[in-house]
Parts: sequence; structure tokens; C-alpha cells
Amino acid sequence: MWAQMVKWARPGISSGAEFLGWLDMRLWRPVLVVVALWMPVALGAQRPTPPAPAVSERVVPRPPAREAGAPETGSTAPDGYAPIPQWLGQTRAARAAKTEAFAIQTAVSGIGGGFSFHFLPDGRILIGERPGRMRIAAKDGTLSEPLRGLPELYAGGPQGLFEVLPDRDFAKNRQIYFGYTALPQGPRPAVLPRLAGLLMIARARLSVDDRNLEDVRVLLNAEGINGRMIQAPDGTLLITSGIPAGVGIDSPDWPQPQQLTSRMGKVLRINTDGSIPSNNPFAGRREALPEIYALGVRDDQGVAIHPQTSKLWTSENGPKGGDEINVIEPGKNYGFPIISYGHEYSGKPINDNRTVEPGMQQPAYFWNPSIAPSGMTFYTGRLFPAWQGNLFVAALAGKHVVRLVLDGERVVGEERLLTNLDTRMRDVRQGPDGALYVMTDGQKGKILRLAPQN
Ligand SMILES: [Ca+2]
Repeated sequence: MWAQMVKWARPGISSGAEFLGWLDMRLWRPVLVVVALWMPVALGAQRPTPPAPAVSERVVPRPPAREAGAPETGSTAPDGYAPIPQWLGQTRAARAAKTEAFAIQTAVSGIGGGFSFHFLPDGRILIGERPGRMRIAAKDGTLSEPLRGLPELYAGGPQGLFEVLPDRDFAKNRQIYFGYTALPQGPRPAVLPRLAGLLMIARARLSVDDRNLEDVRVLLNAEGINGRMIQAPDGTLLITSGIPAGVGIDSPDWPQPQQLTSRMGKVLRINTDGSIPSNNPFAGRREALPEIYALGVRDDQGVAIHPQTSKLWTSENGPKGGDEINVIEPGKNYGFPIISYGHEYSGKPINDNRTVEPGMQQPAYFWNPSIAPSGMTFYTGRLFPAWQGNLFVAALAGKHVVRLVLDGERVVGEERLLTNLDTRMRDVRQGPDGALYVMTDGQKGKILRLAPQN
């Protein structure tokens, strides 16, 4: 069944002959691009190139390998670009006036490449490690052996196992949802581009002895990368499917967030059995994929449901600068790559530094330079009264946790926590005890517990 699902992943390349044809296209593409770029000059065109149409039907294959020397995800340096916000406080909000003192304890250590963690109903912690391991940390911090039964996954570079999410009724059904990358069938790994895998969303049931994943089922081929996932109050799964970081304007992945025939650069919404909710914004519309919930996103590595409005909020990695917080509404277009507050990795402006476009959503907040925002959560606990309703965002390149103080959907204060640890932060959750838990990145990862001092 895996082979069948993965084969569907790249329609049009199901046989050796078709793959040779695809390779042939790849050889020709640089020539076509050069010709296309020179056409306006040759024809003496005076008008600037119009923006790309909002929706294109062109089906685009995955990108070629990244050029040597390009920056790693999230390590972009400041280039001094400071775009003008649409309102005061959309960026560089004032330092939050009221804060809380806290002590830091290590709750779990020995995590290798952690990407996500969630508390189970009994207080244990379900952990996903990107190289392809799912583990459970006991209440005393002891890590289990990796659970057996994960499907074969591809864990090269930034790919592998992403969000690992227990169902909200886990105590009854022991269901776990998870995102991972798998190789499409056909091309040999040696000839695949750098980001070879496709994001798959699956579910499984944890065995009674907590050691095995049973009844594993693939729910969706989401095509992209960095799948974050959350269960909405209505029970549906909201999934982010990013375009690979590091690709640039000339990459075939670049326009995909605006294409309704691609799942890349989207927020997707499915039911927990893999079926598609009939009230999805593009359901029933011809030439649009019905699982699309919102479009024009780039690389969203954080998701949280607002405790009052129940809306999905996301954190998005911009290219060089232009990291965003977005409030996601069904059917809306979040603008990438037509509008952005960032620059290309090369430093080139994106679309003439366009930051506003009618019909496209503004981010609630943005950062220049990049902090590389990752997992995030709203705080609703009782241990830290001054943090009530605040949004906490783990930052990789920034090596801190951001606290955003909100007034409705506007940011009115920003504080950066844990700046003295010099550690990339991957994910953040509120614990059942009301403490704030933060997962650090890397091969010696930990989950830190932040609780009031004394
Ligand atoms: Ca945007």
C-alpha cells in the first residue's frame, strides 16, 4: 500500500519511460528559462513584467538541487532591509511591560533531532524526532525506545518525521497522527534533487503495551515539507505543507503557493479518517484541490488554535527576513510569493518589494531580520497570570522563545525569553501543570520546564 500511495505522489511519472521524458524536460528547462527571460528584451517591451496570475494550472515538478553555499534554513543574516509595516506594531512591537520570573528545569534530555512534542492525557510526553523516531517520555523524563511500526520514511537533510500528534480523544482511541517524508516511486535516490521526499500524513493506533504503532494508514499526500498539524475544535486536522526553504525565485517550487492544483505552500484540512470535509472553502470547485484550506503560505512551522476565537494561527518562515505570524481564515490567500516582507536569499527584492496586494492577507506580525519561527502555543495556564492569552513562539535562528502580547489579532508587546542559552528552540507547549515547556533543537535536545521561581 505504501508503494501505491507514494506512486500517486507524483502523477505523470509512473513508468521508466515517463521518467526519462521528465528528465529530458529538466535538461531543457534552463534553455527555455533563458529564452523566456530574453523575450521581452528582444521584443523591445517597455512595460514591467506584470505580476504572476493568482492561480496557474501549470503542474510543476520538484526543484533541482540547491546551489552550493546557499544559506541553511533559518540562518539568514540581517541585510538591513526594513520594510514599512501596514500599521504600528505589525513589526518591532514595544517591549512587553509586564512579565514573569521563572526557573528553568530539564524535564527530558537525550532527544535526537526533536521536531514536536505533545502531552498525553496521563502526563507522559509523545515526542517526534526528525530522523524518524517516535518516543514517549515518562513523567520522570525517561525516554522509551523508539516505537516500532513507523512506515518507511526518507530522512535526508531537513526531511523526515515532522509533527506527531495524539488525537484529542487519545485516552479512548489511542490514535496518533503524524507527518513524514517518503520518496516517490520511480527515480533512484541518487538522481533525486536535494529535497526528494514528499510530505505524507498518516495515522496509527498505539498498542496497549505502548511499544508499537498498529493499523497504520496514510491519510494524505501533502506534497510539501515541514508538516505541522493541529486538531481543530471541530475535530478536523489542519496541516501546513511548505515549499522547501532555500529555493529561490527561479525554482519551480516558487509559484506553487498560488496554485490551487498544488498542495505545496498551503494549509490543508482533512477529517481524521482522511476524507475531505464538504465545507472546505474550495470543495466542489473545479480545478482546485478540495483539501486546500488557505493558500499563499511559504514554510509554516508553527500552528496554534486561539483559545477564544478557535482560529488557526501559524508561524511562517520567510526567505531572508519576512518571517510572519498569520491568522488563518478559510479560503484566504496569504500572499507568497506575490507579496512578502522579506528578500530573496540572494538579497534580491521579491516582486519589487511589494508588501501589499488587494485580496491578499497581511500577516498579523512580521520579523526582519529572520528569527526562523517554529512551534508555537497560546498560554492559558494559571501559573503565570501575566502571560494569560499570550502567544509563545520557538525560534531556531533567533535562539530564543518569543512572547507576543496580543490585543485581539494585533501584537502590542514582544519579549524574548531564554536568550542566554544560545540554543535553537524547536517547539513550545503548555503542560497540564500550567508550566511552559520548550523543546530545544539538535542532537542533544531537551525539553525544558519553565515554572515560577520559589
Ligand atoms: Ca504572507
